Amino acid sequence: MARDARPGGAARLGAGEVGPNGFREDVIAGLSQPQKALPPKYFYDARGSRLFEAICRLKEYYPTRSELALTRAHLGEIARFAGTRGSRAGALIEYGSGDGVKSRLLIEALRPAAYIPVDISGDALRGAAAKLRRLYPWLDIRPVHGDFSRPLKLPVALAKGRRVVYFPGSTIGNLTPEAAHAFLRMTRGQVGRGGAMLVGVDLKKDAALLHAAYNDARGVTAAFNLNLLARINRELGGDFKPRRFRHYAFYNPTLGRIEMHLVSLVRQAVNIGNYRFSFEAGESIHTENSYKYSIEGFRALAKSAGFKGGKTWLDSKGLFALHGLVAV
Ligand code: SAH
Ligand code: AVI
Repeated sequence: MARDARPGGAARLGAGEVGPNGFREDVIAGLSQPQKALPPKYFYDARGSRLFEAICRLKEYYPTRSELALTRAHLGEIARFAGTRGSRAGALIEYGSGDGVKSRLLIEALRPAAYIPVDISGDALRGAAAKLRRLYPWLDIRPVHGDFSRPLKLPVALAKGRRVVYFPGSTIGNLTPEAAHAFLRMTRGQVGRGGAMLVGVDLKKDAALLHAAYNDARGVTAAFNLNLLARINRELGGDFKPRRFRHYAFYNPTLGRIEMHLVSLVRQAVNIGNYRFSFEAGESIHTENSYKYSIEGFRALAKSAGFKGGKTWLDSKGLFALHGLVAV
């Protein structure tokens, strides 16, 4: 018998916060809250990863182009910052490695003994690892398919030398500041005193530019957002009708974040297994936050998690930052 999920019956989860359970449990818990929410890590099934790569090619979506340009422009200095003087870096650990395009720059500049890409998307991880193995036969590549918001065992001991964590793409912005702090503390422990971290972080900027980046004219971001409902249908046997929801993204200047929602266009009910969720017309599911940080704001966060800010590199238009941090 279908039962209406009651608010408060399950753990409270905001977009960007991650539940302790699997996909089904997180979806049921997220849709049971007064403000319905789904964790953004579930965007990245095979189709979601492809859609994200298409977003990166959009003219409106400046973060990828800006980060690639600044990394290319300052690669020598970035490698000197993250490397060990005169010798090779030990393990290069990359969180949310995706298609591995940015990884190639770092691998070529640092020439680490081992490369450990971590991603929740098995498809993206496998594809990237196969390509990188062909390009760099000398490199020991150890992909880890997992969720970086939970404790993960990484094969870091296999390489001697300085450990470097790379976290590009402003994926850290998809975590709440509290979760970002916990993540930085975790990586601080992983690299050890003197270890380095390179974090790509999107900067606060003109809201119109931000709005365009998350509301592209071709509707690729909308398809990426709506794919989450299609994924719930495919994997959990849900009966969402994605056409009855609309992509809605806006910049919240008070909280310094883009919020993405899926807004129900009509009053409707959706079934997932034995659960039934009611939507009012205009009610939303909060699917993602994308926090934007000033340079000082991010440095303060990193400092509170045990890093000293070493260097910050910007692209020529000042849209995006790469922070070089050292664990103290
Ligand atoms: N680093 C790439 C991709 C960024 S997209 C770039 O800069 O373009 C975000 C990536 O993080 C995706 O590949 C996604 O699958 C991964 N990801 C998101 N949440 C994750 C989580 N909780 N654990 C592991 N990987 C995650
Ligand atoms: C992966 N992450 C940093 C992207 C972002 O900009 O927050 C995901 C994304 N969502 C909509 N467009 C891109």
